[in-house]
Amino acid sequence: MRSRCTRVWGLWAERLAGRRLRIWGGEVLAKQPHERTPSYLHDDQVSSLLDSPITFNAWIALVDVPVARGAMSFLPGSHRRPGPDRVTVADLPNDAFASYLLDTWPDLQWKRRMTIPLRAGGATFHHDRTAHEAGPNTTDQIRLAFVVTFTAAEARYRPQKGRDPLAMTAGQPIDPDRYRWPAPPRPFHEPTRP
Ligand SMILES: O=C(O)CCC(=O)C(=O)O
Repeated sequence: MRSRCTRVWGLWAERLAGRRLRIWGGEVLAKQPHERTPSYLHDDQVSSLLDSPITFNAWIALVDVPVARGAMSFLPGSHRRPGPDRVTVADLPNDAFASYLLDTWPDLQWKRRMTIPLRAGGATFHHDRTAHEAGPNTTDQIRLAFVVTFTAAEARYRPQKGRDPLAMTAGQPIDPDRYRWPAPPRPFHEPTRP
C-alpha cells in the first residue's frame, strides 16, 4: 500500500499531526447506489485496538461524493469532550451501537455538524475521537472511498474486552516492519508553533 498517493497523504498526515506516524491499516468503503442505511454517528475509538497519543483517519474520495452520495459529516471539536476514554462495545446492549455516542455524551446532539462533499481525490482527516457519520447513498452511482488509518510511531496494542484479534500482547509496541512509515524516513522537524 506504499503507492505515491499514500505517500502524499502520509506527508500531509505527518504535517497535521506534527509527529512521526505509522500506517495502521486501510480499507475501501463502498456504499451501493440507493443504499439507504446511513453510517451511524460514532467515533473510531470505540473499535480501536491502539493505545496511542494520536490515531486518525484520512477519508479519501475515490469518486465524486456529493452530499446525496453519502458524504461524511463531522462534529468539529467533539474529540475534546471529557471521558470516558472509550465506550466498550461488549458492554452495550445489542441495539445500542447506533446511539452509544449520544447516550453517553448527550451534549453532542447540540454540536454543529459539518457535512463535507468531496470531489474524487479529495480527502478529509478526522481524529479517532471525533464524532462522525455518513448519510445514505440516494444516487444511481456507487460511493467509493479509501480510508487510511494513521497512528503514532510509538503506538501499542490495546485489545478490547471480547475483541483481541491479533497475536500480540496488551501493551506490546506495534511491529515497525509491518506498520510502516507513511512516507520514506527523512529528517523530521517538529513544526514551530507560535
Ligand atoms: O464511509 C463511511 O460511511 C463511514 C466511514 C467512517 O466512519 C470512517 O472513516 O471512520
